[in-house]
Amino acid sequence: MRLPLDRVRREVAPGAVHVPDWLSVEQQRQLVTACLDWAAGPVPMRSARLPGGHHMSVRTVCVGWHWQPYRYTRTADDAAGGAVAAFPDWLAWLGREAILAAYGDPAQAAAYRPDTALVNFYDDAARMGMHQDKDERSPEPVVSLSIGNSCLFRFGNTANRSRPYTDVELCSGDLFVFGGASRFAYHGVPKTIPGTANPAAGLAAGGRLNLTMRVTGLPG
Ligand SMILES: O=C(O)CCC(=O)C(=O)O
Repeated sequence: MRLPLDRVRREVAPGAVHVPDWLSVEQQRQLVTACLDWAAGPVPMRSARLPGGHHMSVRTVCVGWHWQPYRYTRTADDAAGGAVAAFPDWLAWLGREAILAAYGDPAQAAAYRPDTALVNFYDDAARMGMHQDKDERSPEPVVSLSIGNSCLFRFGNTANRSRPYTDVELCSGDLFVFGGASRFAYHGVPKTIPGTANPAAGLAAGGRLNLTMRVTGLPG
């Protein structure tokens, strides 16, 4: 059960900060509209194929750079080959605000220059296994925004996929930032919690949407 006391800013691990209810409902609606727009093409939302041949259960569309395991490209070679949508200035601004909210350091926030966003859509059966975000060539933090159904977010250690880890419930509007000593920590989503979304947040079809901003460190 989620107690109101849990819904306060918390450093889950060094450099990993959960800020509940960070996005307003209006901001969530605007983000959902933007994500639907990106998902409409020219690069469609798709389930990325893992090297073993399986497809991820989440569906993803990218902005700025197209991600597929384990690389970034400017065109979506595994999804119709289209050019990836440009990374908008307003999203980079939101990323800087997120860094400020998480770490409280204006200089660090001002220097943050995300150039890719992965938008993941979870239906009620989707989940994400424990993994590291390590296809970027930059140690800059990852900014994660959640909209729609709540989920169980598992935030682990940098050595392996198992314990120690901390389970955090991410709800619609929550911010989670991981950088510094936690930038390459394993993390995953064992389950979402159907029926927990706020309909006013704009995800009319249900499910959960997660947007992560990252700095690829790639040229151009
Ligand atoms: O959905 C989430 O909260 C996590 C997403 C994630 O781990 C990723 O995109 O690498």
